[in-house]
Amino acid sequence: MQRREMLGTVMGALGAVGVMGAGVGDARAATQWKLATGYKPETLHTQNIEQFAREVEKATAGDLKITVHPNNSLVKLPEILGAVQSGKLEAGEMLMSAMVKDVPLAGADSVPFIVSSYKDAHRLWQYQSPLLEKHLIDEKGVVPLYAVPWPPQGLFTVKPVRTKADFQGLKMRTYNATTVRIAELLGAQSVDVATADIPKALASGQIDSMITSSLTGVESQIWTHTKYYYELNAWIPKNLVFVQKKALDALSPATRKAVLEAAKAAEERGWALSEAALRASVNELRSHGMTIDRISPELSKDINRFGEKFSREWVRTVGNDATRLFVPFYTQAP
Ligand code: PCA
Repeated sequence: MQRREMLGTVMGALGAVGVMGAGVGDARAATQWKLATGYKPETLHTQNIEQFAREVEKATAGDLKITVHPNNSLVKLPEILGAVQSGKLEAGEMLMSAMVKDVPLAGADSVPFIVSSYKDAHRLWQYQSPLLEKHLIDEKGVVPLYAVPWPPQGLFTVKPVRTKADFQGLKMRTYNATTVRIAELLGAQSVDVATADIPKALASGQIDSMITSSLTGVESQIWTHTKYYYELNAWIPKNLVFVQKKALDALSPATRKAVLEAAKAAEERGWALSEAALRASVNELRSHGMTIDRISPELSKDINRFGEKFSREWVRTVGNDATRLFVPFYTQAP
């Protein structure tokens, strides 16, 4: 063994048995976490995670370094929860409603027409969060760290739509169970496309309509292909950042505290960023010549009806948890 390696081994061993004081913590190997997300590096959520990672590194004086792997590069979005559960990586971010197969309650924020403002979305999260945390910890060994919403969901189309009949033959991009079901009920063909692939899918004619946020519209430079945006305010979906419980428990109490504090700050920052992005992105769509409109009363009636149908189906699948969540949400409304 080389002298240097030997020295490293001895220092490591001393650190492990607590012989070395905190002041010489530099010698102890820093913990490294990998964090995978399905979204692009420049997306609001990914930028916020990067800041979270920097704050953790700073607050722990480098004791914990979190490396962010964006854009499905390490693990694809639908598989991130499973990968964190199995310990393939320590942490991840997923659209919460993309976890419904594992945790049905995670889809609560994508039930249509329950919330249409950030204030209500935040209130829903207050009730959803403890229930979701219990499921994730007990069933997956995964601890939620924080959640940040996308702006409210609206409808992009290449041509104006006034009635359900206008959706016949449209190819509607979908990203979760709600969007698939709405496409089905409208009579459009649903096409599953990852967020980062939207521009390609539009350019190739694979899709010609979708329900998403104004922000995702801007990030996809949607005006190149579609001209109409209808502000449905249909739901406010969130991304959840989470960590394997084993990895979190393995940290020193001080480092763990730093992670949880940075997570709390990231959640607050993220909600404010999202709300600011809503205003900025609708303006940007308009500045690129897009028509921003409300849907026709006729279509609105249909979409509301489909929303109600979806809600009933959702409540049936989720069972008691739906009651635990929505009874306080409605009865304790201010
Ligand atoms: N953007 C993401 C999820 C919701 C949103 O606004 C997407 O369209 O995939």
